[in-house]
Amino acid sequence: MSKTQFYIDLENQFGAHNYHPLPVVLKEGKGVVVTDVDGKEYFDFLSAYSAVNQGHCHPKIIEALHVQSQKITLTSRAFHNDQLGEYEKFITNLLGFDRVLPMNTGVEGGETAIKLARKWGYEVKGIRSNQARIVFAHGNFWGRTIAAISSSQDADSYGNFGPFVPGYDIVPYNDLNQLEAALSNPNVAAFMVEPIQGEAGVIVPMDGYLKGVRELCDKYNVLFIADEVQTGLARTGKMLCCDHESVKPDILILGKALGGGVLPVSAVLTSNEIMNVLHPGQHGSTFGGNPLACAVATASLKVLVDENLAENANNLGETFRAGLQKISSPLILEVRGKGLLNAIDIKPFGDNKTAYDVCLKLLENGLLAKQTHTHTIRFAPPLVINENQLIKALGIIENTILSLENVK
Ligand code: IF1
Repeated sequence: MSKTQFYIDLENQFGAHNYHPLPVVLKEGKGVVVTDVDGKEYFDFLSAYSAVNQGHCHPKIIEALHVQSQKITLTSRAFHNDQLGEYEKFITNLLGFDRVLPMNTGVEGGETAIKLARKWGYEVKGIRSNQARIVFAHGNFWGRTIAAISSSQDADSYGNFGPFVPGYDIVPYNDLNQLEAALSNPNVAAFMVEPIQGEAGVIVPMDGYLKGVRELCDKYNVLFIADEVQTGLARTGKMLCCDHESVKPDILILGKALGGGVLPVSAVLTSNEIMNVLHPGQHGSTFGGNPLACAVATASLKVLVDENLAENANNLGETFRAGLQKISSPLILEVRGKGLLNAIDIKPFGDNKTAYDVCLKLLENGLLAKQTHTHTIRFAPPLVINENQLIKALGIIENTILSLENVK
């Protein structure tokens, strides 16, 4: 039996089958390259769904993890610690918000944002008790909790997990007219939206959409919650995806790469007026704001800034999309994305082979990517990728696609 099969069999026998991973077992990662148990190297073009923007095991992030791990790692918020305040000052100054509420996973960030919005709705906007509504865009994905799947249109996400959280309205993504109709309801507290929809398949809205969202939220006194868990932290070629339109949300949710690929760290950033609706005992988390996470998150943010990763993502993203568009193959139906968050749609080929089959071939050829919704392949390498690596990866993608054209 191969080493790969040995590890896969263990997961099959003892683990939940809530994923269908590609048949590869990774054991090491450095920068853009990961290595499997047989020593084969791959370009990682998923980055753990954009949680490894700084590259695998970035030395400065690992150093911060190591140093703090020798001091103190968890105090709970029952007591202060010497890392939290410095981190809160650093991240709020860096991103231009008054206050931050530290959490752990992206979905906890979303839940926190919704609780803040509802409470603001009652205590500031004056919505009648228990009448607050949150608007979401069709195709949204913000996690796996009951509150998160309650806004989902994907049966895999919500099937047989009901009953669902009430008080949600759904509008088409990228449609300002339908959004205005929904926000005109005086019971609406917030509109929560991804500036680019990740799980939906890297859906990039029209230029001006985010500006339009901002204007409509101002017009109807509704909070604009930007879910930048996947699009934030330099992924799309700006520090925040909202920066492409110079738009500032009322509440910003960050996650994934805030933990530098080593710890789950999320954060909700907002104004004094909104954050001050929360009083002691009204929200919390055992691990939220722990000193280890604060040290790692600070290092993770500094790497993004010091290594100009947003600029790199912007420049190499253009090179990448141009390279994909040059591949002349009937299999590629569309190329789209921003910065280093990109995707292609694959035309079914052979005997109903789909994007998954392309990913299997890419794996064989040394590049890891994952399909989403059957026909789309998302390409999201660590933002530390250099031009040589990107060109090599494009070569693998082109050779793979061309080799599949005649597959029966
Ligand atoms: C899975 C998807 C991506 C997110 C946005 C919040 C969260 C996510 C925009 C929640 C998480 C992850 C979850 C993971 C796979 C991955 C994913 F395919 F599921 F949808 F990236 F596109 N907002 N996305 O993308 O963050 O609680 O997971 O830390 O559940 O399979 P989390």
